[in-house]
Amino acid sequence: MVSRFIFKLITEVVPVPIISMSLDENTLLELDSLPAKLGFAGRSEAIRAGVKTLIAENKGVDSLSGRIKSVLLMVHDESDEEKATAVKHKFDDIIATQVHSNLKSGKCLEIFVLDGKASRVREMFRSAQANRKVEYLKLVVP
Ligand code: NI
Repeated sequence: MVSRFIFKLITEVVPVPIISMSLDENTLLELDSLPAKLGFAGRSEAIRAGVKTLIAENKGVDSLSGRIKSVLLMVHDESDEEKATAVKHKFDDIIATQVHSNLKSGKCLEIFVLDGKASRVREMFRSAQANRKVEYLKLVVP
């Protein structure tokens, strides 16, 4: 009861900004299944958790320095093959190994073992991140 009162007081004194966003229908369906699966109170809590994860991941990428070995995982649409290849050639200097595998449903899975300057790894990660056809991206730095 007291905590509910305090929560009400805080939200009245410090209003949380409300934003609106657009999502495609499939993503929205998946989003709406998350609260029950992950124990979130609702859509907003699931979105907040996702945004916090994205922020934390990016801080991790920002703080990389020196020469590093890492693995970059990427899933992109097959229609993006040409653009993806152009990006790969741009980062030839840090790609030690690469595996390309076609998934069902017209998607490609790419696995890159990267070896090079952290700044170059960060550049590659950011350019993949900026590509809207990249559906999954994960940088693993052991
Ligand atoms: Ni492919």
